[in-house]
Amino acid sequence: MSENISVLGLGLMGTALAESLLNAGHQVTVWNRTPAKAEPLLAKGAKQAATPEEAVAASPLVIVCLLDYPSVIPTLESAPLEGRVVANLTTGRPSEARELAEWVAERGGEYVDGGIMAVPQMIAQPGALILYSGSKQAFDRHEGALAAMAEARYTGEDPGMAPLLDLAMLTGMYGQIAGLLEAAALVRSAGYPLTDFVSSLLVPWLNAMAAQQPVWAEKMASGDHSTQVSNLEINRAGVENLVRAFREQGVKPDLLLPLKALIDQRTARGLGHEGLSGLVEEL
Ligand code: FVH
Repeated sequence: MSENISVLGLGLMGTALAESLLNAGHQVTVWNRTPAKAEPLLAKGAKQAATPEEAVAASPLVIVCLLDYPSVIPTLESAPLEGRVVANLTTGRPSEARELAEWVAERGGEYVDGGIMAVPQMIAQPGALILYSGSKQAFDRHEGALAAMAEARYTGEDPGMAPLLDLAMLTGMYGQIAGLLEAAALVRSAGYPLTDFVSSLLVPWLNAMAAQQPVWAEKMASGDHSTQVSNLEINRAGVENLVRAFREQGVKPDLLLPLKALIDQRTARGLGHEGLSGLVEEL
């Protein structure tokens, strides 16, 4: 069913979101601080609002995708939010989402926060995901429209939940990148072909290891850190060996050192018989 939807913010991501809504047959009104960025969307059937107030007045669903949260409230300051659903897809912290949800509610609007797990090129393509939290009623009312942009997954009434999960997903990604950087530096130091190492050795290995993560999650959720695989004592010796090998190769093990410190801390408590999942308790 076609809906009236306004999109505020036409950066790379906002433009991709607005385009996906137009392609799905919705009536899209757009606003951007720099108006010229709306031109490609106007050619595809979008209407341009001269002000954020005009954009908010045009549609029951208002999608906001600006640079950061500090730019959101000034943008919506004078807008008529009564009866509107604000779906804010700007990346931010859980505390910012909760504060903004209250601010919108005080003005008679409903608030849904979104964490975009995609780059602009992925929008409306298989694999694109947006995590939502906040008003369930508002999410349910507009789920069909939201699903035109990416798979829409609702994660809870706390508006801070989607940004928290977004940050958790990014944390997993940065951990993986840290591992890749250290591994690449080590392999490069020995003159082995790096592209071959990554595609034929590292990626299949990481995929096999990633398949074990749901088992780890069960252990961390239950607090039972017993292991039938390798305990912390074995890992302590393993990481110590790794760090020494890096130094012998003339490579800095800097990204591994915080993990080593955590393992040392946990084993020093006499918990070396546990598995690596026990390290979550140290955090
Ligand atoms: N691009 C990506 O890959 C990531 C994927 C994950 C989610 N992020 C988040 O999406 C938000 C927007 O990101 P973006 O890629 O669209 O960013 P830009 O292309 O830099 O566009 C920024 C828009 O924000 C407007 N803007 C900036 N400051 C203000 C302000 N003070 N008042 C009003 N609008 C403002 C800017 O306007 P203009 O410069 O064109 O006039 C753009 O519309 C972001 O949270 C990512 O973390 C994207």
